[in-house]
Amino acid sequence: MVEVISSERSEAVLAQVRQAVKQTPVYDVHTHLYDPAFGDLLLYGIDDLLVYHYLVAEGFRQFDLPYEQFWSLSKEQQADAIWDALFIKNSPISESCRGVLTTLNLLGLDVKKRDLKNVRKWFADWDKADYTNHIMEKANVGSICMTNSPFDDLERPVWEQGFDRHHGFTSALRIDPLLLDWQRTSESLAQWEYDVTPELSDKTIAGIRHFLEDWTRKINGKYLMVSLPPDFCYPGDSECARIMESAVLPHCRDHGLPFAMMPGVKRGVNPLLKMAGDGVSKACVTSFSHLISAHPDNNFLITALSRENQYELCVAARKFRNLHIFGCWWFTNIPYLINEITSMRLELLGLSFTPQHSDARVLDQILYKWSHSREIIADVLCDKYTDLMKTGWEPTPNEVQRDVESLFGGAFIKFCEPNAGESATAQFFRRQQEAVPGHA
Ligand code: RAT
Ligand code: ZN
Repeated sequence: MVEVISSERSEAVLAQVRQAVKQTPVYDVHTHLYDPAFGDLLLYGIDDLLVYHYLVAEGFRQFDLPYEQFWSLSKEQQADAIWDALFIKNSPISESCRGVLTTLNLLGLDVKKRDLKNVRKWFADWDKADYTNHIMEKANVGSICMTNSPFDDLERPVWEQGFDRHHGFTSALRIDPLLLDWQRTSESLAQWEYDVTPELSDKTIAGIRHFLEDWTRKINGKYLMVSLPPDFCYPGDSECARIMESAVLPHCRDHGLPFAMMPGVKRGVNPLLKMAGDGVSKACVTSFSHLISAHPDNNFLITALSRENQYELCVAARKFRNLHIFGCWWFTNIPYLINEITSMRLELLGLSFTPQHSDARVLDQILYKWSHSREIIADVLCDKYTDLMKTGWEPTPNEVQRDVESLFGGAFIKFCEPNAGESATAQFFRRQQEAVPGHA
């Protein structure tokens, strides 16, 4: 057996891994955050942190309040009720509660005082644009991809009017209503003067493609995306599958854009919880394999909601190079599962996936989501490099840095922009490094 690496050397490599994970800026590839130019659509501050729908669901497990009574409260009153139920009357153990505390702690606020009033005061003094830069820098997030929906009545007018874009925000075109509710959506498209009818004729498909072209251009979309119910089936003659095949995938091919699918969400399992009322079920990975296999000239991004789908999905990614897996989404975004899923992905896929996205809806959340995820990613990577070092393989500092960049956006950019390839990735990280204060 070849001489193994000394424990000092291996400690030094692991310290370097931890440092690279901490210091490498990340491309947050799926969020519900907005460029500050969208005004009130960009949420931040303690009240929005507390009324996050992940916390609302947990709050209702403790409240002694009828649903309607909670919904009739102001945002601040709802935040008070959640604070009282989840932080004061019980210890804030859950991942979403812990997230609020990590966020406040990273902002320099003393959480042990349990002083919600003072915390509110602290947030009140910030200017939104300054705060955005401050948070991105503190979270070490180099770029944020928004989720942009032309079907959102608050968002659409901002795009139509035009604005100066913040350099740190990219866009993804979200098309759930187009694929999941065509009968109603056909009316909206017709109203916006696209030549469509509820029947999926050739003329209607051409109208849908015009719509996709206009909006891809308007927002400079980096990919198209949809969240899909667990019963999505392919091949099949659902309107969803037909629109996907005849309009969405040809559009993505023509524009060299990936199509992101998020399977497994069961919307409105408890409608009384409003946005907090969605659930999860296992999706059919075989259907996704069929879809991907039938479209070798399309690139697909997938994050699955169900824990039970993760293994099959990894195996599918081993079969199809036009599939890139990303993130631990929503109910899987808890340390226990991030650890499990990230280890499994590294063991089955090496570095050819994107371990995490934040899914943040409130700007400040990127602080906790990324600090919690970075911690786990560093642990899992250290385990993997330790296994390598047991064979006598010693990763160099440059190799470690390269690997971390790949996981933090490099592999994603390369997959989404194959022609720009290495240069796009290198450019992204060079730009980020240059933005670091004190960089020569
Ligand atoms: O994680 C979430 O905030 C969910 O509400 C969903 O929005 C999900 O992320 C999605 O993009 O559908
Ligand atoms: Zn999302």
